[in-house]
Formats: sequence, C-alpha cells, structure tokens
Amino acid sequence: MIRHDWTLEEIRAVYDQPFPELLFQAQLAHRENFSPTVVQRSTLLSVKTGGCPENCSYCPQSAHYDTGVDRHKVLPKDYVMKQAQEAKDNGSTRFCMGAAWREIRDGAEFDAVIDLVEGVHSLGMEVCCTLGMLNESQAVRLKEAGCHAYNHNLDTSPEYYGEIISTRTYQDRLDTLKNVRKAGITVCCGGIVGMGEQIDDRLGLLQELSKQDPHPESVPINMLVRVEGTPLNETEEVDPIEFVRIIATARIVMPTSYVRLSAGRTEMSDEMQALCFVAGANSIFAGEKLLTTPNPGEDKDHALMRRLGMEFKSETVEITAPAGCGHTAASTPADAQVANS
Ligand code: SAM
Ligand code: DTB
Ligand code: SF4
Repeated sequence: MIRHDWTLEEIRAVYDQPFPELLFQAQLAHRENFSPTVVQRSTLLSVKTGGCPENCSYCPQSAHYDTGVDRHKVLPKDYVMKQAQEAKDNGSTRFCMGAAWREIRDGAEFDAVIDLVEGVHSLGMEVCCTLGMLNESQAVRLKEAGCHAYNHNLDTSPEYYGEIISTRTYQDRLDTLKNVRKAGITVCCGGIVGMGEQIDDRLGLLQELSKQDPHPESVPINMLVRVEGTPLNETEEVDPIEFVRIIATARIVMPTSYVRLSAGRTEMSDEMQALCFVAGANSIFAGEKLLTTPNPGEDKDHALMRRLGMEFKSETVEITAPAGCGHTAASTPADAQVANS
C-alpha cells in the first residue's frame, strides 16, 4: 500500500526491527513491485562544474570552499553528445546532466542546457537534469525539450537542514519539487547519509520524501563522499549496517520508487552493496565518475553483478513520442547477456 502519512514513530519502528525481519519486510515490498535481481543504471555528467554560490557543506562544487575542483562553463554540445553516446553504448539508459547552479537563470546558459537536453533525448536516452532551483516556466521548457526526470534532493531532515546549508531553505527545495511535478517531469529526490546527523534525521528525511504525493519515482540515497576542503571532510564514517537499514526502510516506506544506491560506492565493499541490493536498492550510477568524484566504473560493476548473479536493466526508449512525453520501456534479453558475459 502506498502511504503518504507515515509518522516518525512508525518509520522508526520499521527501522528498529531485528535486521533479518527488516530485510525480509523490505524484500517483500521489493518483490511486489520489482524484480529482485535487476538493477537500473544512469550515467552522470557535470555539464557545468564548480563555482556554485550555495554553501552546501558537503559539496566540492561550492565556491565557499577550496576543494581544487576544476571549474568550467556549460560544456560544448558535441562533447556532451559523445559522452552520452558512450554511456548508451555501455548500456546506460539514462543520462543525467548536472550543473553547479543555485537556480536556473533564463538566458544563454539555460538555452545551451535546453539544447543539450534535446540532443541527448534524440539519442533515445532518458534525460535527467539536476540544475538547482527552478520556476514553473523553466520546468515546462525542460519538459518540452525532452527532460524525463529532475533530481533535486532534500538531503536531510528539515530540522538538520540548517546545519548543512544556510543559503536556501527546505521550503525552497519543496517549491522546486512542486514545479517539477506540475510540469509532468518525474521526480528524483533523496538525500545524504553521513553528515553528522542523528538516525532520526535520516528517518525524518524518509518521512518528508514519503509525504510527496506521488512519491518520487527515484530516491537517491547518497553516502557522503568526504571531500578535502569541505566542512564535512572530517565527519565520522557511516556504519554500514545503519546504511543498509536506511535503504531497507526507504524501500518499505516508498515501495514503488527506484531506490538508488548513489554516491559513496567506492568506499563500500561488494558485501555492503550486496546487502543494499537485498534491502531493496535497485539503481546505481554507472561510470568512473559521479559529478566530480570517483565512482567504481563499468568493469567493477559488471563483475559485482556477475558475482551476485544479478543483471543490469536494459530498456529501449521510444523516441518517436512527442518531445518530453516520457517513454515506453521494454526489457530485452540483452540484460542477461551483459550480466553473464
Ligand atoms: N546544484 C544542484 C543541486 O544542488 O540540486 C545540482 C547538483 S548537486 C551536486 C546534486 C546532489 O548531489 C546534491 O543535492 C547532494 O545530495 C549530492 N551531493 C553533492 N555532493 C555530495 C557529496 N560530497 N557526497 C554525497 N552526495 C553529494
Ligand atoms: C544524487 O543524489 N547524487 C548524484 C546525483 N544526485 C546528481 C550526485 C552525487 C555527487 C557526489 C559528489 C560529486 O561527485 O561531486
Ligand atoms: Fe551548488 Fe548543488 Fe553543490 Fe549545493 S549541492 S553547492 S547547490 S552544486
């Protein structure tokens, strides 16, 4: 059953169950809605990097911190198209373009990103964007250009948010999510574990996500990538079992959403990732790089899938549909070939 009225106490009771009970309940929810052996993949590309005016304490791209990230303006279209084609050839069905913007500003740079969205959409890939805050008309423009999903994270509980970011409010984020939804773009919204927050903040994030109606189609759970120069660089490591518990709880609270095992996988063992998949994670970012930090890469991920007898989802995307009208996805036997080759 899809619920939008989970109380914190209820979510805590789910989270606090004995580990085998929690994983069993997560498996039940997962199997009711998805294949337990199939993992979806997206590839990320930072199309505008660094120099962001926001002060998100975790982020290597914030202009407030000296992290050594190379800044660049919006990348040229031919370069982005090449990257997208490569991602497609490697089996990714989604291409997610990120920009280190506080918010979208109408003008030449946004026009350039719209052109990128149209270009990648024409390759038959599902296009996702994460460009900061946006208004209603900007969301409509993205939708018309063929943007399928928009990533905009709530990051943590409303109570802890101010400890991490002071240049915008939780309500700002919620407003953007509303604009995205209204334009008919699917929502990718999650958060970060490991920023010094309490368990209740993690559960409070899940509660906020579950209040969204409909639930976000995709819920990225990031484990903080500690980047030198950011205020969170020295934060304590996340307990892997606590992390798996959050994945399982997300799966139970939002049973039909893709739960994405996002940043932080280079620090995770195969065993920890395996537990996350058992707990209901069914999506990852593919490739050597997230936006600015490393990711395990194709070879390692294929090896992991083989070890686990699992497979990557492969979809064909209908590009004859009117721009921005979503897609029809069909599983092909290629999944199994990739996984078993
Ligand atoms: N500027 C846009 C925004 O903030 O929405 C888009 C890009 S931003 C880098 C996308 C998301 O990446 C953030 O909301 C945050 O959840 C995640 N992120 C950024 N730095 C991270 C880090 N060091 N570790 C884990 N996740 C991180
Ligand atoms: C999300 O939740 N995680 C991805 C994606 N959405 C855009 C980004 C992770 C970024 C990690 C830090 C970096 O590589 O700069
Ligand atoms: Fe800017 Fe997004 Fe990084 Fe915050 S998370 S500093 S908004 S790029």
